[in-house]
Amino acid sequence: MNELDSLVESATQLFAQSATPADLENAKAQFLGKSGRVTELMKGMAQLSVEEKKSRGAAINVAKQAIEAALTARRQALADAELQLQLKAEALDVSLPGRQRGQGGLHPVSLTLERIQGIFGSMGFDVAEGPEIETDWFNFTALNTPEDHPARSMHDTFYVEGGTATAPNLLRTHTSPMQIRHAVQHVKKHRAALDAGQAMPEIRVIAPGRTYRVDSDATHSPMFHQCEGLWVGENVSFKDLKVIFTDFCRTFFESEDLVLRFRPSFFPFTEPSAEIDIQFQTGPLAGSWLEVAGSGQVHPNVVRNMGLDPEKYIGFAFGMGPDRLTMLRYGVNDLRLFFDGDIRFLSQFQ
Ligand code: 2U9
Repeated sequence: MNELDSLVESATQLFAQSATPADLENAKAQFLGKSGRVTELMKGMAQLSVEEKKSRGAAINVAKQAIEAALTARRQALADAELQLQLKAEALDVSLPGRQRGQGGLHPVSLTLERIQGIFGSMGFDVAEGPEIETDWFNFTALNTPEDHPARSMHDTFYVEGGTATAPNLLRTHTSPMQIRHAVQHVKKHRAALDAGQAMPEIRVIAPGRTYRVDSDATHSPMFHQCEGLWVGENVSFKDLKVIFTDFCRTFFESEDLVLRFRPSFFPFTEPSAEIDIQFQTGPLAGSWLEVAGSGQVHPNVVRNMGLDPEKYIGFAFGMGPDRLTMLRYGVNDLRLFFDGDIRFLSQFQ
């Protein structure tokens, strides 16, 4: 092997031993740098004749090109290795399952409201929904709640802008105003038949929804839910109310031997009035009486405010709190859990 061939070989070897681009650049300098071995060979040609310079120069150039080719090849090899390392470090495991987005579901109180609507729907009750901002008339006056009734006080009712000084607008404190609205519409629709002395189809309706009172503790939230029911006709009686409400409770709590107790009470819009208590015969709540609803015969003044003759039409009404029913059904002891929006709590009801 001549001197130039062995120069190429030692350059190629040194390049191969260079593990990093910096090492490789140092190795390059040893051969192709200002005082590198190839450069030195070039300088060494100064004393040669023109003929000798030609052939020697050509031979050195061949060697130089071979070294440059080895350098380029090694640079590429190092860059490829670096890329492979990087690819390996940043590798995506495409076999990993993707992040699932939660399916979501209904709020436990919504589940209860749907359940109530399903049960009363099967008994022929319509569902009436309407405004949460109400007038003083529909929320209080039409429901036989006198001007000086404590429920009207600033302490219980959220008043909002609008209305008049003597009849301000408010956030409804119960869903009863929706029943009055529904009854008035129903009566209007059948006015001609009524005036002609014909019978009016019965009013059978429930009004579920959000209600508001200034109140907040473990069993009261400023926003809570109500579902009230109304049944008005010519031949409705307290017995009908007892039958449908007993049926409702047994279906709702899936407990056929559940017993109801009607305890005398007072509401401005019903007379007589009764609280409804239930008693489970089995299960964790067996034995104790639990208050679940209020009820009564619709007060004649309220029947009149529907546009009906209280001598001819009689109504029965009930009202319950779906929040409390949800607590009883699932054994939850703090109402605020329903409205804190903690997904760990809420997702347990799916
Ligand atoms: C009209 C006439 C009468 C609805 C009634 C109750 C008794 C009652 C409460 C129970 C717990 C609501 O959720 S709660 O706070 N309700 O006790 N509600 S009778 O009476 C009406 C409704 C509409 C036109």
